Amino acid sequence: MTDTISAIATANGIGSISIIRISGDRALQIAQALSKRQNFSPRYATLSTIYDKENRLIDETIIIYFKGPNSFTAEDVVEIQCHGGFIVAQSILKATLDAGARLANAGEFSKRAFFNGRIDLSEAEAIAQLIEAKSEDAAKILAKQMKGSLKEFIEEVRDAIIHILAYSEVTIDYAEEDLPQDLVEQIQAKLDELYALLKKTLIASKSRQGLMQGFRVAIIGKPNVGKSSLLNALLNYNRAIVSEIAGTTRDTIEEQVKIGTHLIKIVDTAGIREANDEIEKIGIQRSLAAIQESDIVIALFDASRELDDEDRKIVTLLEENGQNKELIVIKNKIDLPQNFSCDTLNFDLELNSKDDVSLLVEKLEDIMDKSNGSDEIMLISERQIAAVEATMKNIEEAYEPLEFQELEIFSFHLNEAVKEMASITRPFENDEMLDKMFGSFCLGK
Ligand SMILES: Nc1nc2c(ncn2[C@@H]2O[C@H](COP(=O)(O)OP(=O)(O)OP(=O)(O)O)[C@@H](O)[C@H]2O)c(=O)[nH]1
Ligand SMILES: [Mg+2]
Repeated sequence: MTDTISAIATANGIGSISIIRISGDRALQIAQALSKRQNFSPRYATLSTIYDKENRLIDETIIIYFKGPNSFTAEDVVEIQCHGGFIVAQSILKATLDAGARLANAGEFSKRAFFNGRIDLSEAEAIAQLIEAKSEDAAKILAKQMKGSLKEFIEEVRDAIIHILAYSEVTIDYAEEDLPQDLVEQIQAKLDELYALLKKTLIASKSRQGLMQGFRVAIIGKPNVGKSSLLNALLNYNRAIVSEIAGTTRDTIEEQVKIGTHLIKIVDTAGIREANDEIEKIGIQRSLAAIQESDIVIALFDASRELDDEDRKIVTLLEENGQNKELIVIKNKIDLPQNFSCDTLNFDLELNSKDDVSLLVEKLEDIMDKSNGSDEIMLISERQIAAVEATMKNIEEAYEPLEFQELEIFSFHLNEAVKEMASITRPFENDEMLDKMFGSFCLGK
């Protein structure tokens, strides 16, 4: 008998309803105790009042009973939909604990679903990330993975490796003689194909990390070029202080905004220049860190002033830190008389950041949409990426023994590859890894 767990499944805050979820052998019994009614038909919504242990009315609720194994966790589950807000859901949660449930740990419902065979790890990871999806496209990919698309891909790869292994078994027939050369070549061709598929998936997954985790966009430039004005224009309200005094922004400012179908983080930074002031120096260090942490860097230059050493410093910085990042170089303040000339800079856009920034919004959308890709399979966690890398390494190591006809070593590496691949959906016993993974989920999930 497992203990029965309970948690508030909905977000903490004011909303029209909240849901308390209970899972385990005593779920139904707890619902009966709280509601003082006996009959709950599985999967029917039952209007029911709920009382605490002192018999005081807490709320009028809808109770749904899912009889195991036909539930998310495959155990008996009860969901109580109560009125939203801070107090009611907490009171009902407390009543479930008084009636014998234990407070669930983060991710414990999903963990039970996994252990009871309802979902595999790739599906559990997709569910956890879907809740925090940062773009509509990411949500689409995750929804598919939640329904098992990654699992199918892994099974295909697994089958392909097993097929190669079986193929090599044929060689036993040739145990006494050398392998026919064309057989070796056929096996090599199959390994090549598999390796290329894994590599493509790995590269596509890495390049789309911004899509999954939410793009980070840093605005950089020397003091007073209009960085904070640009942030405010993108947010559509005066978030950051804007002034004609150079050095107005002292620290990085981060804000979330939806651009097209993407929820992105924009970071306004302290202007970069030689600073004597300690606080300004720290601000500038943070600006440099902001560049390193971002996927897209917007570099601003002030067209109304002559190019100077501070601008040149920004150019050098971009050269040093801009690899692997999308860069948008902007000539700002084009409404003022123009004094800027520079042959080495190619501007992507010209703007008046106090007025209309729609061109920049379009440009950002283009860059982010580009990473959507097609229906390709995506690896969505470090764990999955590491498993595919390990699979590839084992395939790499299988070539040589194949060539030298050391078939035991060849089989060993391919068997390892199968194990690594399978670990994406069902790892071998590794409690610590599972605890860490499910521990990062939301409460009630
Ligand atoms: N005419 C004009 N003025 C602008 C434009 N963009 C910003 N400004 C003005 O330039 C000054 C500096 O703008 P900020 O947005 O504070 O510049 P910043 O880059 O954040 O400056 P620091 O925080 O000091 O690094 C302010 O007086 C703005 O009103 C523009 O496109 N045209
Ligand atoms: Mg500023």
